[in-house]
Amino acid sequence: MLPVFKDKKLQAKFDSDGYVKLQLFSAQQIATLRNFYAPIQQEHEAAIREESLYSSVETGNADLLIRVDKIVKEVVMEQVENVFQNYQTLISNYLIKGNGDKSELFPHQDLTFVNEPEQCSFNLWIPLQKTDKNSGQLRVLKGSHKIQYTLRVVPTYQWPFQKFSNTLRNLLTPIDTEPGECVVLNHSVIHGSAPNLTSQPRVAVILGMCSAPAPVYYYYMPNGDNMRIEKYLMTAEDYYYFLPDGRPQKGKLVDHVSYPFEPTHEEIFRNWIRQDSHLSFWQKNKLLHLQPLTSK
Ligand SMILES: O=C(O)CCC(=O)C(=O)O
Repeated sequence: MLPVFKDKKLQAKFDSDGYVKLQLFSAQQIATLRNFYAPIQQEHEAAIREESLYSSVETGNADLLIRVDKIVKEVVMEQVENVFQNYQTLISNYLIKGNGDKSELFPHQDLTFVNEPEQCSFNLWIPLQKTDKNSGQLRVLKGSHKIQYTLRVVPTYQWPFQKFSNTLRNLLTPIDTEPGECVVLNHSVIHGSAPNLTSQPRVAVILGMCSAPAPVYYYYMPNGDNMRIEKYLMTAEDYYYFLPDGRPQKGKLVDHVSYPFEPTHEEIFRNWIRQDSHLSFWQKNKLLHLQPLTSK
């Protein structure tokens, strides 16, 4: 894979951990992103259904998405160009986390956008306020993008790691952030976020990015048929236009792929625990000998 960071040390950390935290933006830039959100907040919040996490995409309003994407890129691209190379941008979104003790986001991986692991895709996650354990901080399982290959499709698919989710949840590393800091998060690393126990929604901006040159894909699985998953070739602008069921309106259907569901084998997970450099000797020992890895 061509490096996406200009700085070799950042690239090495990203390769190893699956994320990197950076101080990139000024108070003024964060204020601009907040001010732009204020008048469109209502439209975003109208999109809240049962989910406690929702984004500009859920408004289903392509004009709004185009405006959001334009302003976010105007604000952030100078820093992005300073830090990254061999990249292309996808679209940007506001990502809003509601509040309450049910607002924890459980471990998951994001959608597949590129041919992994030859190429990578990632979010620049830019919270617009401080985040900590009470305000929806991001939590990442360091190095988990290396456990095994997964294809992540729309609308939903059984998650191969599901039976390990309690174990995974206890291994997540919390990442506190101050305004101006952001997290570059590999889409294939396992991550979640803390509940937001403040009285206000927690707002972040995300800019989707990936390796370049690389074709960008979107996988859509109609009627749960994992033998005929639709594979669409996408431009960044195609991400503005989706049908209510999640099928792209503009992407080009280039293939059908089959991806039969197979839960992650316990031995694969155990091997990763044995070999991963982030877990301590004691953690490995406890995981491998003292505590059940799977949960019902
Ligand atoms: O903002 C959050 O709470 C979670 C973010 C996330 O899961 C993502 O950016 O993929």
